[in-house]
Amino acid sequence: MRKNQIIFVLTVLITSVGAACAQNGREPAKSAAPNAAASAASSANAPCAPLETRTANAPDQKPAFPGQTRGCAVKSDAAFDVTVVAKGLNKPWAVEPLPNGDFLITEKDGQLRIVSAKGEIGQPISGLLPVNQGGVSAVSGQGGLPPISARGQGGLLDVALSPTFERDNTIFWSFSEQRTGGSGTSVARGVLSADRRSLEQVRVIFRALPTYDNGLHFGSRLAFGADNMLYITLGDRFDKATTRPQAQQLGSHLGKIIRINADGSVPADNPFAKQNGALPEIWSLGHRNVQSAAFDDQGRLWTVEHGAQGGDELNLIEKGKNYGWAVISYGEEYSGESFSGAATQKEGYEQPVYYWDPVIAPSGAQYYTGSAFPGWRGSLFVGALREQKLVRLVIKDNRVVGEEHLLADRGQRIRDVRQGFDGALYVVTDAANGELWKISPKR
Ligand SMILES: [Ca+2]
Repeated sequence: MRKNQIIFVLTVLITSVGAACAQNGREPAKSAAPNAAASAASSANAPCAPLETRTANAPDQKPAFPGQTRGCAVKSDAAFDVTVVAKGLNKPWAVEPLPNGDFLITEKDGQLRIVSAKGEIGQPISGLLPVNQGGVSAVSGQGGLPPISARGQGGLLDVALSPTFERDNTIFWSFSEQRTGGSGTSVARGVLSADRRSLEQVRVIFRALPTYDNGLHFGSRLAFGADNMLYITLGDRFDKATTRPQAQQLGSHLGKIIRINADGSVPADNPFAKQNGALPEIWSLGHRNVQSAAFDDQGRLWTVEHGAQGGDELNLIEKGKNYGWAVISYGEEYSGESFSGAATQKEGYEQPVYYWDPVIAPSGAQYYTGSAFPGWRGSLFVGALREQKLVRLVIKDNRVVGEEHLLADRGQRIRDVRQGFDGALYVVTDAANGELWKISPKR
């Protein structure tokens, strides 16, 4: 231990300022015994070169604990190839690998497609809810269900496989639903037909309330936990005076993470299931706009949410907890004003595990467990829209101990990232001529 610490100090002294920090390009595999260098990197005063060196939007704010922002730059020892699997996707929002090597892809304007492992882009799958604005025209009028509203940030959003997909061919998708008086995030489920060209038995299993009339902050990612529950991340619908305060109100779904059974029913052990005036689907509260969600290998849910100017944050989600928005937050309003009260910490409100100021604009997340890149096991990958890169966070003992930015040379907004059944990572880019990329070990 002591010897390692000496080696660590020497390493830091020898390493130039711009070089990777204490881990020096090596990372402990998830299963490896903790080593002193990695521990030191996460400790309070370990010297390192942070990846982020630009001026913060809110430079006077102080992190609640060391390493909560501007983490140590680390460098992958993983050599990889990036293959463009498909081009010409129209604003793809989600990629979901299928067990046979193909992919389900959502396009924001309302198409759900299968892209084959070879990159052939299939026709839109029919039987999806009809689309109200833009995108493909209505499909089948599924029992009079309201259409998808492809307005602003809304449209066809995430897609997820049933935990028992190989038996039941069931999929789940989230979308902004056109409703009387506006729109709202909803989740539907359906069964992929044997020829995979259509969906059957389609029904909406969750509707975020209240309905609101704008095109902003719908969330939403879908993730199944080891408990076979469906977790749905939502947004606050943006408006400062009307919807933002609802992130703190248990009578509203806005700004919440939701937990339901796969049939839409409410689990009896949800934290507010028996509380008067509370919506029983709520799992956690105080979120701004969550478009990244991933379970780790211990079954814990990590989410990344969009902050305003300088307040994107990584959270480890626990039952019934309050993640602060908009009572506490890092960053500031888009106008440059402080948030009301301007607090970054308060008793009873959870601190983010990590935050970015300036922001990355996060969308999509994957906790890596594959064998293709042993050095990446235990890393959380996050797509960055504004920053146009793939962010890798090295997580140890519930703290971020390293940050790396990948694919920055490509200059594309990353909308989603998922691990394939082959252990490769798959990424979709947010563009009218969007692409699906495969990240695999260098050949
Ligand atoms: Ca927060």
